[in-house]
Amino acid sequence: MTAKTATTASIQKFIRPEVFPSTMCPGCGHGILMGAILRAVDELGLDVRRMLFVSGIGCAGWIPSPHFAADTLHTTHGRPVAFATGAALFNPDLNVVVIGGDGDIAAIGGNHLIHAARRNLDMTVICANNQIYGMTGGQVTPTTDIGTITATTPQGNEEPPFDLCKLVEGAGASFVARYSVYHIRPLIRTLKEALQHKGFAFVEVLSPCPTQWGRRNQFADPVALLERYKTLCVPKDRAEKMSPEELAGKVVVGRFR
Ligand SMILES: Cc1ncc(C[n+]2csc(CCOP(=O)(O)OP(=O)(O)O)c2C)c(N)n1
Repeated sequence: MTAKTATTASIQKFIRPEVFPSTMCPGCGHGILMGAILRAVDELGLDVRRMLFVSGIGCAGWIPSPHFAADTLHTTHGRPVAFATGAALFNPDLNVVVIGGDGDIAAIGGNHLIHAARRNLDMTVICANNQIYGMTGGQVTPTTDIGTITATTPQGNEEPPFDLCKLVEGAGASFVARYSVYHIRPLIRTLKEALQHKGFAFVEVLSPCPTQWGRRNQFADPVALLERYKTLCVPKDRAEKMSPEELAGKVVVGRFR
């Protein structure tokens, strides 16, 4: 039997049509991620009645709620992993999926993230990393690169960013992967693996923010922002053969654990 490939038509059953047009900005990567998550769910044939999508506050927090025709828990900024912990422990049969931005998951929510990883809690955490606080006006986050212009670093960020995959891997996560929304097929495949994983699965997804990040950093064109990931990202297998000098400024993508 050939594996199912989801289509725009086949994922409509997971979407609330009344919420469109979406509030997301034109060119925002979060819509591509939303489609990738729903395609992963559809291709796996998961019963959404056995799933719970948890999000916090921010543009990424809007991916599941209000868009998904499923059980969604729209919580406070930084706390989706904490709420998800309660749900997962109360009902171990539930497939609990957290979706949030880098600010939500790794800044204010960073402590919940590392302890959920350490405890290897049975949930999937998808971090839509646009390297900025999108919803609140473009402030710096713990994943913003050195030199990036943000609302709070108008002369360029001086602080080194977290590598979120290394952070959660070091903390104890049993599934760790990173792709960008440009890498759509590997991303969907990885989300499918993460959704089936028993234990703490973390997927970092680089997602462009043309409005807050792009306009300040000479990437006003959303297509150029997407194509940036083509040169920025290096697959893990290729990266293993590259020198530290060749890897400087690159982002390694793939499944790390
Ligand atoms: C406790 C608390 N602190 C701060 C805020 C304000 N706030 C709302 S969304 C947000 C940032 C969202 O950024 P991120 O999580 O990276 O998601 P994005 O919007 O970029 O997708 C902030 C600071 C809040 N709502 N609650």
